[in-house]
Amino acid sequence: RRGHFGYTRPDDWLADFPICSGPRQSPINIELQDVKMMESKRPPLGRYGYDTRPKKMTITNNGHSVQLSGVWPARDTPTVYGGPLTGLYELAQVHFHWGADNDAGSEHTVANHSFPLEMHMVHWKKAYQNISEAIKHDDGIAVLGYLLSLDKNANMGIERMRTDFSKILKPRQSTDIDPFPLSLFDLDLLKEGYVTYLGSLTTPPCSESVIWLISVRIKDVTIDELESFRKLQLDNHDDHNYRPTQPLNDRPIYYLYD
Ligand code: SG4
Ligand code: ZN
Repeated sequence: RRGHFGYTRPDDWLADFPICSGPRQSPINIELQDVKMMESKRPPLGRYGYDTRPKKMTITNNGHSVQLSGVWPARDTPTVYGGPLTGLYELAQVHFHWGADNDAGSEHTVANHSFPLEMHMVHWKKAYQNISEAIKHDDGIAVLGYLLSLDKNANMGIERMRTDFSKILKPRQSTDIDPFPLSLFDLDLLKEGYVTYLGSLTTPPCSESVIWLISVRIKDVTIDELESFRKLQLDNHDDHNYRPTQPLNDRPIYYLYD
């Protein structure tokens, strides 16, 4: 099946998608000693629409992840700009990567440490008209990434989503949910600082079009929340959906804060 891929042997992706072995692949391991301060003065990272409740919100099990999307009132679609970004990047969807147990799950690692969950907020550059066009450009996509570590504080956004996970246990199931503003995920990228580097989509077609911004503040996820993700069935009965880290190949990793 075209577009089909699994997480058991990610090296097999290369046969159908040769860019998956390209020079700027994601995810990567972040070694703190390698992280440089970005020298040039840049406008601070900003965003709007994150506090606005969408008119409609949908969760989908696409067989590779669970994806959250929404329809916002005109001019309030969540958008990020500034920092390492030039122009406006509009939200397409939010999705997650997890593992079979608490020792693995995140795609990015920090000093070779894995976290049990990683949240990705995928944005596309509005100058390119739509996401499929944006993916063809080396600055077409901006993904905000959050690493979550097992703790006792529930994440309100995840709580709202998982209320309806029972309706999307199987691949290609989808349901509308009670809409909530994305600020319920408790996103603090702006104040606490973030790490940024140039990479790719972490799934086929592995397009080298992504500016990654990864929060340095680790968030909490509860064991009940993790178990809810693990109950979702993925294609090929995969029990995880993280890609292993890829070679850095001399790419700079920068730390930025406002
Ligand atoms: C997940 O499989 C999402 O469900 C995909 O979303 C997403 O692809 C893919 O991850 C790669 O995104 O931030 N991890 S990532 O690099 O956003 C895209 C859809 O299939 C293009 C819509
Ligand atoms: Zn992702």
